[in-house]
Amino acid sequence: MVALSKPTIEQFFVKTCKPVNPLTLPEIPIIDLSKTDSKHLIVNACQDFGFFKVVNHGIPKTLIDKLEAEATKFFSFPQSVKDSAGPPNPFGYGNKNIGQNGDIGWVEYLLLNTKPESDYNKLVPIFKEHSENFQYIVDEYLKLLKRMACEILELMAEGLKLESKNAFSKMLADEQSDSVFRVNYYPPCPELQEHEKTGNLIGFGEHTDPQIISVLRSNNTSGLEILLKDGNWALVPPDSESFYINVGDSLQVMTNGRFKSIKHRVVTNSMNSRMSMIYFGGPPLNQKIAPLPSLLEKDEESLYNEFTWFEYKKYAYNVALSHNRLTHFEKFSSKI
Ligand code: GA4
Repeated sequence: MVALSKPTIEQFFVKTCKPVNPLTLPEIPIIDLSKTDSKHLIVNACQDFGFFKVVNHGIPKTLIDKLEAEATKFFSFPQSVKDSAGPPNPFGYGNKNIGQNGDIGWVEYLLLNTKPESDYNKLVPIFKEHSENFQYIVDEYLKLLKRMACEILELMAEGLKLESKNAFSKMLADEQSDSVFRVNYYPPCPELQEHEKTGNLIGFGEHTDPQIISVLRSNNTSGLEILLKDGNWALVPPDSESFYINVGDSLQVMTNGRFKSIKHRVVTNSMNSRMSMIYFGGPPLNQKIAPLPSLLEKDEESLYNEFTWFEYKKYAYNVALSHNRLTHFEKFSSKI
């Protein structure tokens, strides 16, 4: 555990930001969930990028708006009220500190357990006092998001011609699924204008997501960037009507590296606040994570040593956010 002192604004600047040439940017794949032929497009998107956008997803806008309104209300509470819901241990309210290893970002957040029976009111007593509806809305939203994530994982399994279309989705559907819900609020930073030439302010540093699948929805403020194969960071255009999906480390392993767990980050560069809500679909803690045998071609070797989700998490929570965690589990690499 690293001792945390109050960070200065300079610490939030990204200094090694390669400029993105918008002319060379590839199109982010768009998957229309109302169409039946999306499974091949999804597989291609996961292989080429590990990232795609989902439209016609059927999640009611009214529910999304209600959740965003509740979250906005929470983040506008006085600091002392928000602090009474933190620091995350592992769930609760966090401010600028990310994880336990000294990572910082220009962000406030709420990290919540997704188990329907988990009582946010007990965890975060101030919700009861300030927002009767919060738990109900979060539960409703997560029920639908989990269903959508399972649907997408089933399309992936079909596109990969796996025998069982539930091969991936069953881990999220499992009662013991270790999934997480995160609401990130990136407040505007008025000082940023003075520093504009210095670089970008980092909201959430570069990292891959450890779980199987992440489902992100944001308001219309930009900030999310993905790392392209050529080493450039590409800005993801914000779209509050759609969801963005990214492949997590566990899915990369289960597909023996065919699907890519994409590096991403959030930079704060405007006077507008950004709000994102992310569902991280994870397996049960005792789930073995290894390439699916049916996905290995003849003579293809597994790139990874087998591990459980619990072992992976334990390792992940003890290294820095930007650390390439999968290297530790690779068969043929020198471990860092
Ligand atoms: C990244 C994805 C999710 O936001 C998260 C993060 C978690 C945390 O904020 O506590 C981690 C990070 C995330 C990966 C490495 C570890 C754990 C912070 C950190 C430094 C909730 C998750 O599951 O992994």
